[in-house]
Amino acid sequence: MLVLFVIGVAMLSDAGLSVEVFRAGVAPRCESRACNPRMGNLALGRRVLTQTVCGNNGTELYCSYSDPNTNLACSAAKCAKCNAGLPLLSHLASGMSDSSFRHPNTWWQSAEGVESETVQLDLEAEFYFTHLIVVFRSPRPAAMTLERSQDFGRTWKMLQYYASNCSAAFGLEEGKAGGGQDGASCTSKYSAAYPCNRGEVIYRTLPKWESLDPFGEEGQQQLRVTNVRIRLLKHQPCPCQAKDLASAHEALPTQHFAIYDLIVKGSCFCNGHAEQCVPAPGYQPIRDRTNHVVHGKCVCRHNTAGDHCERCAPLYNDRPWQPADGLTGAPQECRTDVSISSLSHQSASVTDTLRAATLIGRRGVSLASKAAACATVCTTLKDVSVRDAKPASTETPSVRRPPLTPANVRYDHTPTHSS
Ligand SMILES: *[C@@H]1O[C@H](CO)[C@@H](O)[C@H](O)[C@H]1NC(C)=O
Ligand SMILES: *[C@@H]1O[C@H](CO)[C@@H](O)[C@H](O)[C@H]1NC(C)=O
Ligand SMILES: [Ca+2]
Repeated sequence: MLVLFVIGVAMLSDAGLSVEVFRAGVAPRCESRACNPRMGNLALGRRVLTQTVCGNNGTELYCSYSDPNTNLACSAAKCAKCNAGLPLLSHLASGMSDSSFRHPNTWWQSAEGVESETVQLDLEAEFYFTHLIVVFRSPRPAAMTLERSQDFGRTWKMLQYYASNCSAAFGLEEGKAGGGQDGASCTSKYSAAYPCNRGEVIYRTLPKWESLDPFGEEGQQQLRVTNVRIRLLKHQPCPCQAKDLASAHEALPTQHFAIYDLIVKGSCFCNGHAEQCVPAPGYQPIRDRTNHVVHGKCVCRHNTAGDHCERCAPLYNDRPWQPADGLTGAPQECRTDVSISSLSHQSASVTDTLRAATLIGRRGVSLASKAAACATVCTTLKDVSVRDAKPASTETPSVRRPPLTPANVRYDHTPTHSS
């Protein structure tokens, strides 16, 4: 698992930035080892909130500059219309959270003339957040902040300040760790006005090569997320505008923020005990469906249970629950030494059943385990006594329920809420 995170972060070199590599990072199997569902873009298939959208109250005119060519010669501004109510002219927030592969040229655009904007992703559950890539269609903001919440927006932590001039924008010394709120630092690396189109802003949750167990307490503290908030605080013009003769005579409507792609890279949060996730309670798919939604409810392995595999499954409580170890790969699975695990509704002999029943009365087995074991054994006992009591001549085929084994008692029927 750590390997997966490190590869993810390492491949995020500023040059050959390829989102595809994360797809190649195939999740390791859970068999006898720590595992994690594959990474993806948490924004895909989810609603992204902004304060304004271009053309919200009718058609608006806006202008933008493409990149200067290799001679740094600027081309003239291109102007177009936007109208949030007309699909062909709209640039809604969903334009930045669609697939950057299938829809590379869709984008969100703010209203013209806004001073600042907020782009926020609210998740319906806890996820891992490993890094962020924002691809702008306007010049990148001269000042911007990135924050995250781990408690569904009640409290926020500052992760990074971005500014072309850190001291002017935030009173912070460039690159100095621990300067800002929550110890966040400021960087000017992603705040230049060039390129005027497709400039990127990047954030890594873990410093390069840091060997931190993502499932350990500290790793979770750093990676766990329920909301991501980006504040675009200061617009800056494309340097081409100053050279543009047309704009010298009239004020071109270029003061807006625009984003092609919001890539919030991360994965389902399963404590190292799952490689697959399904929609969490509360997940509301947006209309623009995608195959690559990173879902939030874990399909637990290692005999664990809960939306995030945060507890042991019934019958597997012989030692306290632990997250898997992402550094050593140890699965830390929940176990039972009770032979109930070998017991099945169909095959249980009376001796097996009685032995299991005795174990239920044993000390050191949790109440939840006992209750679940009783559910199995008590049904068996009842069926056995009914079967034995029946006259042999009764040929009526009985309706067969699926065998009640610990395997299907495990998590399917346990309440999804814990603590
Ligand atoms: C759009 O109209 C609403 C009221 O209908 C107003 O509050 C808002 O400021 C307008 N937005 C723009 C960008 O003009
Ligand atoms: C940043 O802004 C300050 C004023 O707040 C100014 O003194 C300084 O020269 C600026 N730095 C750069 C690199 O422009
Ligand atoms: Ca897009």
